[in-house]
Amino acid sequence: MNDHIADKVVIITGASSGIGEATARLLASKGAKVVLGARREDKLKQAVDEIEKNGGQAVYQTLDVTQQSDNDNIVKLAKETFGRIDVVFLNAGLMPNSPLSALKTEDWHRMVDVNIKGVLNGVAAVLPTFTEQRSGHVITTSSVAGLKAYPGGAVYGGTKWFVRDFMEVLRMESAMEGTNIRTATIYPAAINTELLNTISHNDTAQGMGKTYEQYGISPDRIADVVAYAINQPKDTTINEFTVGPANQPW
Ligand code: NJP
Repeated sequence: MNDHIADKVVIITGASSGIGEATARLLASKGAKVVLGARREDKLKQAVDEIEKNGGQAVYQTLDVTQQSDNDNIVKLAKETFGRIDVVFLNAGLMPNSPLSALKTEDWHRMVDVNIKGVLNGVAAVLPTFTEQRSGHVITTSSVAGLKAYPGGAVYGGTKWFVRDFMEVLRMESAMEGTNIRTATIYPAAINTELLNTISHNDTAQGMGKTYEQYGISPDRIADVVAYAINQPKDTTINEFTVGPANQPW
């Protein structure tokens, strides 16, 4: 039963690969109207073409989540194309892990800009619409790194820890204000996507590559969870999901 997914208008950031792309395809196959955003236009166009070929409804817009105006524009596109917005899946992110002693300060700041400020910009863009509608669903991709610290992941984990805190307060405040904005935060473990390509520290890239070879699972598993969260009746929020391989020892 997908009663609560069909016809919903869903904005997805980071939709050009990995988790975001898999989620766009799955939701479109269940009748949602999806709005894809990321920086790589060729990949977005390809995903939208395939969704349409399979009978789904989708549009895309190039988007850099660090730019507030890009976030505002994708909200505008969703409303102009489909008339409303029901869900925003703030999923864009990067994970250039490294030991702090390597002083990869550019990577640190890029993670703050994309993983933290990108979420802030996305919420700022959509909140007035959700408040006015008195309904909406904000879904974010945090990480198991937002729940457990590990060497090499100080800044990445910090950005994902932020997402957890932010989403919990968003949920509480919208309940207090009676705006019916639901939230769901996903905490993936090792998912086989393009994420490891963002690591610029060679030893870290090699080590994480081995971990993912052993434990990585498909981004389709995260898409399933996003669909599950959206497919709840209006009065129900399912807040936090940890999703990983069955054989993970951590
Ligand atoms: O990785 P990948 P995932 N503006 O690299 C986009 C979290 N996570 O699917 O802009 C807009 O295939 C980028 O698009 P492009 C992770 O932290 C993952 O795994 O065209 N978009 C691409 O579509 C992240 O938050 C794992 O380069 C920007 C997407 O982000 C989320 O899952 C584990 C952007 C990244 O897709 C999706 O990542 C975990 C920008 N400035 C959490 N910068 C895992 N894979 O194991 C990047 O715990 N993007």
